[in-house]
Amino acid sequence: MSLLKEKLAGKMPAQAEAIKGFTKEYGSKVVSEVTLQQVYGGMRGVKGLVCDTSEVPPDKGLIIRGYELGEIKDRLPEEIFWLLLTGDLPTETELENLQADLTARSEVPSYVWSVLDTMPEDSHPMAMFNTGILIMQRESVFARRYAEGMPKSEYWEATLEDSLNIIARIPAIAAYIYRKKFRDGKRVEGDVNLDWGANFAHMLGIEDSDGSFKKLMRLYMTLHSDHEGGNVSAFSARTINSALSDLYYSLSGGLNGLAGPLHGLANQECLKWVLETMDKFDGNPTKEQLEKYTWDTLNAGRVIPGYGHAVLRVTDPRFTAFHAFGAEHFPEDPVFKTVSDIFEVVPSVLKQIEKISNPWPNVDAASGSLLYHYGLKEFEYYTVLFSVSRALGIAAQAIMQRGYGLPITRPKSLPTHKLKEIVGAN
Ligand code: NMX
Ligand code: MLT
Repeated sequence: MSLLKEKLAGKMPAQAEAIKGFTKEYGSKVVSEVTLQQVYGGMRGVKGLVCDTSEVPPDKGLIIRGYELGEIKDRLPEEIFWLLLTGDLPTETELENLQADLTARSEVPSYVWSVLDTMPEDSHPMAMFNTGILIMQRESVFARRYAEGMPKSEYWEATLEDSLNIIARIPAIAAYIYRKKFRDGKRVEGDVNLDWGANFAHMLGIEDSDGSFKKLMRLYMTLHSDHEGGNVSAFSARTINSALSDLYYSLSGGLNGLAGPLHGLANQECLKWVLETMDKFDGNPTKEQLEKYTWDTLNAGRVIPGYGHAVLRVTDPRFTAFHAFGAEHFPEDPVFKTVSDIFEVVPSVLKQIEKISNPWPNVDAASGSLLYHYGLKEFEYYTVLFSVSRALGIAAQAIMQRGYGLPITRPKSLPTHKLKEIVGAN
């Protein structure tokens, strides 16, 4: 038995019992009220979900199991996966055991390559990536064991098996999509001596003589891994998984949500907008030019990608971590400089628009400029990188939910005439 499974097996039954006892004793206590505005407003702020892997206080940003981002941003993504799941950082032995387990599971079934090869040439990389995951559903340990009559107490174990198989394989799938769509179409073999994030960087085949692209990929995979339970991708995946659709179905479904421009695709849109400004003003725009272009974009009815957030009310600490990487490694890079200038201009513009709740940058505002610096310029691909990382959090959340024995997700909806009755409107 792997050390991760052993550790979880020691915790999960007690956790499930504790949750049962907690809900039995306090089940009728009120946690949140729902206003009509929230019913029509994407349930913003309604406290209606449990997520123990991470939390996002609006005035602080991402906290994983009690650790603020600054404390763990330099940890390997596989260490973060362990942390998300167990609440502790792994020891050296535990980390090595997890890494060996992932390597042993990393061979991608050959039919995945064939399916990707038959997709239309203009397929979006996100459509290809999610297809790659979905097509492997036939491998699901959860689906097979469910059909065999697996008891409910073992759901988390089967979900862990699916999680590890998926996490082990998706870097190679994602890398192949990049090589196929934007490079020579040849797969770069994985290197078993590299950690998960560095091996992904290696398989992308980006020139990396000083190793700093590998460093960026590790950081990228760590920073995007989880953002509590209510973001579109995690929430969608949670809903699908709650029907006991296995992780292949639920992860690919959740990541289809990540492919939207108001969610993960904002990183593609953001770099596009940054380059548009540079194109329009023939190089690094002045702050005045940036301010005018920001207003022009807003007046054209478009959003400023990479800015704003449904929960955060401060600069996203993930943006700060990416920005610090650029400032350390290539402060004079023109695209990075434009991103820095935008950070100085955009919040003051957005603050002038009353309806905007948060004028500050989110995770997507800086990441593209860093990738661009290393020659990964095909911004259509950026959300795939986000997805590989987000798989860690979605998988960890699914394992916990099945471990807690949570039921199928099914909130109640009402037609407008009923809502009118409830609030006493005509
Ligand atoms: N540019 C222009 N308008 C904005 C922006 C922005 N960056 N942010 C919010 N607004 C608008 C928003 O469209 C809405 O307008 P309307 O009522 O006319 O529909 C109004 O301000 C109120 O929205 P908020 O309450 O501030 O934000 P909400 O919680 O509804 O949405 C986002 C959050 C993230 C969807 C929104 O801020 C946005 O569209 N940002 C740009 C896209 C982006 O960067 N998304 C990535 C989020 C992070 N991620 O990776 O998922
Ligand atoms: C995320 O990382 O999922 C985004 O910041 C969006 C969110 O939290 O709603």
